[in-house]
Amino acid sequence: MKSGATTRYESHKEPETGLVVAAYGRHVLVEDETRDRHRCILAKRRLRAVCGDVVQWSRALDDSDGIVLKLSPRTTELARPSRRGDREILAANIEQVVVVSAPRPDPDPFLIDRYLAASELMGTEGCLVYNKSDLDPEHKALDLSEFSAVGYPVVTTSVLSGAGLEDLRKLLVDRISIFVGHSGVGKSSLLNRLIPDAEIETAALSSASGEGRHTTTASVLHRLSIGGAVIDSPGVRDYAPSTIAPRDVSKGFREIGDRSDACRFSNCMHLREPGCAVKEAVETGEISARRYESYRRLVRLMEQLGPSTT
Ligand SMILES: Nc1nc2c(ncn2[C@@H]2O[C@H](COP(=O)(O)OP(=O)(O)OP(=O)(O)O)[C@@H](O)[C@H]2O)c(=O)[nH]1
Ligand SMILES: [Mg+2]
Ligand SMILES: [Zn+2]
Repeated sequence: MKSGATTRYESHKEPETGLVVAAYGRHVLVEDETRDRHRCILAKRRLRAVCGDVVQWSRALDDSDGIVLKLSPRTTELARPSRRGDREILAANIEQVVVVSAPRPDPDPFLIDRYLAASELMGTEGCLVYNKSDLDPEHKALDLSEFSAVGYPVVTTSVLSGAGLEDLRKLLVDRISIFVGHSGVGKSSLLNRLIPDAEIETAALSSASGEGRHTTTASVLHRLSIGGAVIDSPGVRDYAPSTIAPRDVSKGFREIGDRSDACRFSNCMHLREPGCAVKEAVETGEISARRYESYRRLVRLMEQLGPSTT
């Protein structure tokens, strides 16, 4: 195990364990065990490190870049289908997906569902933050009860007034979370409030559309002084979990997955089958018709994307 790596890189010290806090192609920023951060380069072309990866790395004997030698197995991977049809991994070893939404830009409940579904499929916690509540004090632009009704924690915040930030802190303590959502909802602004010295770049306050110049371009992991860490990720226009069998989509919607056992057919897809307990629950209003529509859309998308290539 004492690898050839140390002999191959004579200008470097013994390998140690580190955490990737940012990845820019072949260059990564690695945090050592005392939480200092070091610029490193990936040793091999085939290594693909993402934010949150645990790695074996060696620091240089002088002040040049360290070398990442090896990735440790990941406990979770947040991924999406790539344009080439395979899986693009966005972050690793996450314990909680925090979907951030706001009255502006227009909230999209279907996008929230898809992130929550990805979180269910990874086996991590999921929750919803409705930011910019100062712009929508009565929370009219998004039906938050659809998410709280199925057990997701929902926190409403305002970076402007400071409302809800204490609740958000409680949700983030002692675990690794990722902030995801549309561009301009205030992910970076929230982090700046939580970590005042971090100097995280955010869109200018004056930007009316919310898509200002300082839009986040790469995921970066930030430590919280209360314990835990948050990965700030670039905003998206759209998101879907990486390809899964259409049959597994129900595992991403907990109220649907929970009810599947009561369907007449054990392989019920909850689409047109008779004796479907899920459709019955939609009819009685026990399951939100909109969440069910979201499920159907995701099944259709997964049918179009075809089988996973991984
Ligand atoms: N009114 C109001 N504006 C906010 C609030 N939070 C953030 N903003 C503004 O929203 C805009 C976008 O904020 P960012 O923090 O850059 O948004 P982001 O989600 O990080 O965006 P990306 O990095 O592009 O994904 C900025 O102009 C912020 O000042 C809030 O609670 N209330
Ligand atoms: Mg940002
Ligand atoms: Zn069914």
